[in-house]
Amino acid sequence: MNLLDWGYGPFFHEALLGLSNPTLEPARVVTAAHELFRIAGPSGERPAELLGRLRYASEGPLDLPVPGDFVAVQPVDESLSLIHHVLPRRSLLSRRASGRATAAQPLAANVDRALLVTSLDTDFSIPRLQRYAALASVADVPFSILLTKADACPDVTPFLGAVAQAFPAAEILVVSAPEGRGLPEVRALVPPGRTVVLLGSSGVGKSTLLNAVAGRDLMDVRAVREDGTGRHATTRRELFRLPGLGLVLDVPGLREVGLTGASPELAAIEELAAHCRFRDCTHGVEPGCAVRRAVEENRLDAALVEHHERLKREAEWFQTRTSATAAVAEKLRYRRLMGGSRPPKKIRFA
Ligand SMILES: Nc1nc2c(ncn2[C@@H]2O[C@H](COP(=O)(O)OP(=O)(O)O)[C@@H](O)[C@H]2O)c(=O)[nH]1
Ligand SMILES: [Mg+2]
Ligand SMILES: [Zn+2]
Repeated sequence: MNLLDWGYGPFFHEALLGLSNPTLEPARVVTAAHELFRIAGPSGERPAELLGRLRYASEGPLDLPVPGDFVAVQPVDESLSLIHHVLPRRSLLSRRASGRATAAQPLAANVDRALLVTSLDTDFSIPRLQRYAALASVADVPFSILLTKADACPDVTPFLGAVAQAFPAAEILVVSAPEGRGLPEVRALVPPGRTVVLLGSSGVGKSTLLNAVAGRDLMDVRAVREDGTGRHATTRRELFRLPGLGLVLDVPGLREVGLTGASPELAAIEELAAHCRFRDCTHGVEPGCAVRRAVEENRLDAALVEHHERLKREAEWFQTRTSATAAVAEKLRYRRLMGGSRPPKKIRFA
């Protein structure tokens, strides 16, 4: 396998040579889930683990490999490589942490362009696009906007107008997977050797678009690994190589941007939840729940999961209560009830 097809180049090669260790070879991280990584390198794809736990504990979470990272690895055998170093990144996208005291959570590395995706149906959301645009801008990554499911939208014009007004300088593509609309334009954004990341909530059609652009079902390539100890969760592929084109990172779990990152433990649950069979899994009785499986295998504290679910419910409730519309509605309701008078400064109880 040619690593150039995976986006490798002089920038990373120089960093590798700088390590002065001829036993190390470069590879790219295609999946990262806790301590299990999957890498693509000169000797093919294989699982990889970090050289040592102490090392990563002392270096801090920002130095943990994320999908898209180039790493210097030592191949052990067919089934394992050891990650010695994370090579310097050309870019790093991080999820904004919601708590002020917590660090940003890295999502994807070495991305050349972000494709911000929203669909032309009830999931259409300009605020969400703005959140993704902020995420890309902070990382100095240029972005384009993809409006998906054009075939399901009777009139694209008002949507296009609203997006163009919110992002006057951005390139905006209207696409439809079943009709093939916009696919050549999307392909042009992913030339060989380049890496794009898809940022969009679950259900907007990212996977479908990816398959349509590739002209075949890439999602079948999903990596499922088990090792003898049963310690590893099922991992989901995140970096895809488009035949004849470049690379696409499909980052799972972006639905909760802004809510995650309350703590590393809670963020870990979010990551695990991305592997649940159902995307609105409450980690209760649903089949194929990756979170519950982690609890059963003693990799995750049950109380922490309960705490996380409670936080999530609270955040959802809080969001509804504090949205501008809700506030106005609340005020109007009060006025109506009180016959037009203003709310009292103090409420006295009899
Ligand atoms: N009508 C229409 N439906 C689409 C299109 N793209 C995706 N979908 C549907 O939207 C749903 C979610 O698609 P998926 O690719 O899994 O979204 P993802 O979660 O963003 O990866 C599926 O039922 C798709 O069949 C499209 O271009 N047109
Ligand atoms: Mg998907
Ligand atoms: Zn679950």
